[in-house]
Amino acid sequence: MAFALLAWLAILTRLAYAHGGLANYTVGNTWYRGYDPSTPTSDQLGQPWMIQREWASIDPIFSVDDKYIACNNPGTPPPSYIPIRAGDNITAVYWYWLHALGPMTAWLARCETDCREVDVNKVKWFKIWEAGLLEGPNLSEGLWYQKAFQNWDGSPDLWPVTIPARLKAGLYMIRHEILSIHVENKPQFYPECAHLNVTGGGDLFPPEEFLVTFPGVYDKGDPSINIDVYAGPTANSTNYTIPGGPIWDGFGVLDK
Ligand SMILES: [Cu+2]
Repeated sequence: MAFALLAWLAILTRLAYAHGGLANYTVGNTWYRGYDPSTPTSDQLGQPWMIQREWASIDPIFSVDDKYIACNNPGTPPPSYIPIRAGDNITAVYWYWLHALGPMTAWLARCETDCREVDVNKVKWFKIWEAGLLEGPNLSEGLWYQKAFQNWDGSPDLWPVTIPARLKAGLYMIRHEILSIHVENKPQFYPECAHLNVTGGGDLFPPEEFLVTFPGVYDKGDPSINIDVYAGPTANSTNYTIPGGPIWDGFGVLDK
């Protein structure tokens, strides 16, 4: 009994300090190993298989103005790309995820020639996926996708995102972001980025109004970012606008 309790406390303590990050990716049955901030950089970024951008740590980024908000580090780019067809899913793999409140988003940015040459803080990103509150009763007690995403059985947390089917082929970066809002007026951003080589017969690219920068797109005064989900003006409602503007899904653009 005492041993079990101690073991559980040890797990809770580890998780409480651990935060988290995006560890691997899958496309179909193929696994792509990501960067591990707890392993020496020299063993990873020179490796021909590396597809994820170096990231700094599993700790959150607190400021919308932090340059790390793009990719959790403007650091060293990887040499390789994950191949994927437009219209297919890429799944982000987390070994576990602890937090439960706040939205999750996925973004792409086009690299004109080589993603290694791109400044992640200057390139134009567009949102392709988002999920927020799935059901009530309110923002603090409701079920968010971020909570539904958690597995506590030892298997990884999996987050599938579809590349827009009509997206123009080329080299892109993909950016996954978890925004956790469980601490009052202290948002936590957890972004990571990887390189994609998108193939397929698509001919579309989002218009200017979908293109944003990190930092830039978020406003620290945004009531969805600087938020108290326990006592704020929307605490007892299910109203929540996922920050960062609309999703571009590659459909309907030609009709505008
Ligand atoms: Cu955390």
